[in-house]
Amino acid sequence: VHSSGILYPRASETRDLISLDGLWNFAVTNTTDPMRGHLDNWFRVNFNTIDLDVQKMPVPSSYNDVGTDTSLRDHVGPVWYQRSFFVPKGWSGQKVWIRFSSVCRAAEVWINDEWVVSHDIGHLPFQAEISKIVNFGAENTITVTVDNTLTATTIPQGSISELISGRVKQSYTFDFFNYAGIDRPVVLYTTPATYIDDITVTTDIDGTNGFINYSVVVEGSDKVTTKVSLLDKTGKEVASDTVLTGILFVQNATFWWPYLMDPNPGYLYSLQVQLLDASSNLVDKYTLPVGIRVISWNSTSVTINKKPIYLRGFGRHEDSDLRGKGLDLPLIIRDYNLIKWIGANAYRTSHYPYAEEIMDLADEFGIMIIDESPAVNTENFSNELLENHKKSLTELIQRDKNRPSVIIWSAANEPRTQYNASEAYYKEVVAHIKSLDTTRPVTVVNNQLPDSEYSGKFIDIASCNVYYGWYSNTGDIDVVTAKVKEVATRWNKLHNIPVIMTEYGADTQEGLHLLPAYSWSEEYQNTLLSQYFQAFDQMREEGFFIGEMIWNFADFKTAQTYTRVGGNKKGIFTRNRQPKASAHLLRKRYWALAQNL
Ligand code: GCB
Repeated sequence: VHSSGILYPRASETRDLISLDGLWNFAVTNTTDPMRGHLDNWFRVNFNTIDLDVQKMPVPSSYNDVGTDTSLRDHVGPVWYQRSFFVPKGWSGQKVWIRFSSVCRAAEVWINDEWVVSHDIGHLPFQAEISKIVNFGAENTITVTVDNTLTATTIPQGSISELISGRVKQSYTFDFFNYAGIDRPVVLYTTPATYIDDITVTTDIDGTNGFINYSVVVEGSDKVTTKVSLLDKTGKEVASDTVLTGILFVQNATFWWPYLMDPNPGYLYSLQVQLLDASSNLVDKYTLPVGIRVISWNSTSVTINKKPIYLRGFGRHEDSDLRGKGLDLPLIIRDYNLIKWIGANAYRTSHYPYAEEIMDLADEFGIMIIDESPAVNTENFSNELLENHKKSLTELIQRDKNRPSVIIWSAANEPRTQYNASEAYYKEVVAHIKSLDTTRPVTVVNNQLPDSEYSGKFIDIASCNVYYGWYSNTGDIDVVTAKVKEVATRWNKLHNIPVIMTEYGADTQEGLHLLPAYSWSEEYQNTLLSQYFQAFDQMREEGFFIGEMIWNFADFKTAQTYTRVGGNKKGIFTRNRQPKASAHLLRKRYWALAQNL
């Protein structure tokens, strides 16, 4: 079976692109009659002309927080989006594609009364060719349903119940709001009939030289020739070849380095792929950014370009006021400015894949990424769940395989690996990742103790989430350092692998000051973090401890519970991206660590 590429859409001499972002028409089905839109074939009706309660909805955005009542925020089941769009006459004869960067969670797409594509996972792109469906030089209509329902076999999982009031409620165990909608960009783009469907690169180094192993998949006619050129930042060609699968040799290459590890971090070459016909006319052209770097790992360290790395970073979320998980360019630039300000060099895309625009900036700034599947808190292990989980990883790796910033694959966050059934399950999940990519190490992010869980023997790196001084030993800050060392050291000893602390932290209400330190105050967060730092420094000397990621970069919204005041407040930045006292403390530490290494 041919697995299609999902290259980020870029305009070129041979490709056009039109954004479908903007205000769409939007209608909600009644939760007691969720299939009404399907039964009445809403994809055949113009939302402007029928008796529906139609609102305007921004794309990209989550829909939950732009309204004023709970029925939209807490809606369960399908919602409907619709808009019209114009396809230029000049596009006829080209292949026309529709591409969604993400719909959370299940999507069905119709264009001009015809079903086009369905996709049943959030945070990952999908596309379909629609050349035979659209009218050229004319208006077209696109209708999209988005269903946020989570069940025992969706990724992530959840459950539905009917309350005494008759309302249908979605429950889930993960600690972030189940935002839904068309939350990333939607584009129409063209390719020629014969086109570059996929490119895969892996890179290696030898002394000061670099190697790029590349492979290009072409769809359509096989009567084309290929020209592959590697351009440096100034546009100068530094290597080239004329085969679909080959190795480019770059003498005295500029390697891709993490932020603050080199004066010139995040260096990207451009891999320009061209297809030419028999008379050397350009048929298709696609340009992929490529960083030259190599990752290796052993029982105590991970290296980039043969130098050991130490991760200074965060767990994060795609989350902000009003937009929810909607891609917001000012927000993501603010976030990277804060990451650089604080001297971090890494983060985990907890607990799902982040937008491609966010990943592009990680490549460009030299920020190292632990790239996580949307499988969070997996439990009730079944074959159907396993298949969906593996599919999420196939799509994630297909999307992010070429990114130099991605240094570790995370199969899941806090799966219930204390249960025996998780053993066969995670054996297969990790084997699946290895079957798709052997150039990066694999982790499972765990909150179980190493001696009472079943996934550790399959992974290359231990990632542990611990909350000493918060969920356990609240107020007993004096026990933290010893406990942290005990659990992290045990992970290393038991499985003989390096260890990263992927979560630790304390909820903190900004502006709450209590001396002596008392839980929820800024003083408490700082005192607690300092105890963790002591443990980290002692373990760093022992050599197996390779990274610290505080939970969380910023405050974020969750489902409603009495432990959450307007959401999770473990951010060192507020939800509005202003520093708490802890951000200043962490900044001192991260810059000092950067200078020592
Ligand atoms: C965890 C989870 C994370 C939560 C965090 C917390 O272990 O991985 O999703 O937000 O704890 O603050 O409870």
